[in-house]
Amino acid sequence: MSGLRIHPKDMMVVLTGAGVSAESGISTFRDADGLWERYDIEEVATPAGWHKNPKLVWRFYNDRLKDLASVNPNPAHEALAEIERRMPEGQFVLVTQNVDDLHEKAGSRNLIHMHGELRKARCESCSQVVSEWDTDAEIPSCSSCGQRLRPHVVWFGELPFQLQRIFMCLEQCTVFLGVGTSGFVNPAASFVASAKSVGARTAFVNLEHVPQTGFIDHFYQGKAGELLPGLLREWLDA
Ligand code: BV8
Ligand code: ZN
Repeated sequence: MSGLRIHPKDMMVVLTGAGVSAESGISTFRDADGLWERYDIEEVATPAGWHKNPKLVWRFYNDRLKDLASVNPNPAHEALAEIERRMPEGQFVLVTQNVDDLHEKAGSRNLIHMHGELRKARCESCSQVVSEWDTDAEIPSCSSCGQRLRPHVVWFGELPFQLQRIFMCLEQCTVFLGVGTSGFVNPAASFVASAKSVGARTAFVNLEHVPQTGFIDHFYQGKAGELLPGLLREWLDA
């Protein structure tokens, strides 16, 4: 069966998850040594956990933020930035579930952080979003109104960011690529089915099989950092 081909007329939507950052040394959520093995989701990634123990939640996020200083994009991030450069303006969007900044560091531009960003915090009261805060404070406070800052990430049970824009892109999409995501977390897990429903060609690059197999035309099993640089040439140079 021939593989995916990407043409300049295509409108490409890419969805990435924790697996795209794994080779940069950032823990995924569900792999053996994953984040959720060491922390209880309920305690650190839900509004209830935040209200119960905000100091624990800030320790969880500040630890991950500190890790960011010592990791770099891997060839998977770089290949995705290269595909974007090779597509006409406005015909490529990268939706990431990741809260790290490795796609930006690799040069991705048209990027949507649907689950927020480690490098941002938001005031619970005036909703101001900041990129600088006192990371030594147990619970940092807003410089504008003095109330508590929370991590600017989407917890379970909260609405992901920019869903309207994402669904608009999915309606126009002719090629959908999923990279490094287990396909368990909704609504991201439903994006490939949405793309398929409008006739898009779909592909996944992932270490393990994912539940959405029925919507995937081309499945490339393996490490994204090893596979994507070669696949880029196969997909675009046809
Ligand atoms: C919502 C930010 C509705 C924080 C994250 C009951 C109550 C409430 C909600 C629900 C419920 N039941 C279901 C839900 C919906 C829920 C959900 O889906 N839960 C799941 C667990 C069942 N979803 C939500 O709550 C979402 N919101 O539904 O809102 C709503 C509607 C109206 C109004 C208000 C609300 C919000 C979900 C977002 C949660 N926040 N992150 C943080 O990061 O700390 S989710 C977090 O987990 C990540 O962001 C990511 O999205 C997810 C992990 O998924 P992956 O990225 O796929 O990572 P994972 O480890 O799972 O997989 C990695 C994959 O990579 C693996 O397949 C592996 O094989 C592969 N891999 C590994 N290495 C490599 C590789 N592949 C290639 N190369 C490699 N080298
Ligand atoms: Zn404020």
